[in-house]
Amino acid sequence: MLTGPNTDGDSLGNTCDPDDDNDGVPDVSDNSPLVPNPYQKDTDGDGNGDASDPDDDNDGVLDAADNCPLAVNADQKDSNADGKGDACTMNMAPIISC
Ligand SMILES: [Ca+2]
Ligand SMILES: [Ca+2]
Ligand SMILES: [Ca+2]
Ligand SMILES: [Ca+2]
Repeated sequence: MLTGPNTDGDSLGNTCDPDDDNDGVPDVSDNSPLVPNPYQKDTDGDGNGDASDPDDDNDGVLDAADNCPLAVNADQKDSNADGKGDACTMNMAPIISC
């Protein structure tokens, strides 16, 4: 018997399973139907949940390379070069030398 993909490994193949990733959110309303994400977080509100969205903040810089994956900062500005972009660095206090 041929079986199709079955993401959550339960007794139902994806084609018959109303919740492919078994995260409790039915596929029809799941913004990441193949990735368990019960909280359905979607930072940029594009309908593709953060769990499956390659660019969570939709600033054009993919999460893997984005120094602020949840803050829009297409310029990737990082004034103190600590690897975290200015857009998501909470402590922006200037460094005072004496
Ligand atoms: Ca899901
Ligand atoms: Ca999204
Ligand atoms: Ca991004
Ligand atoms: Ca960003």
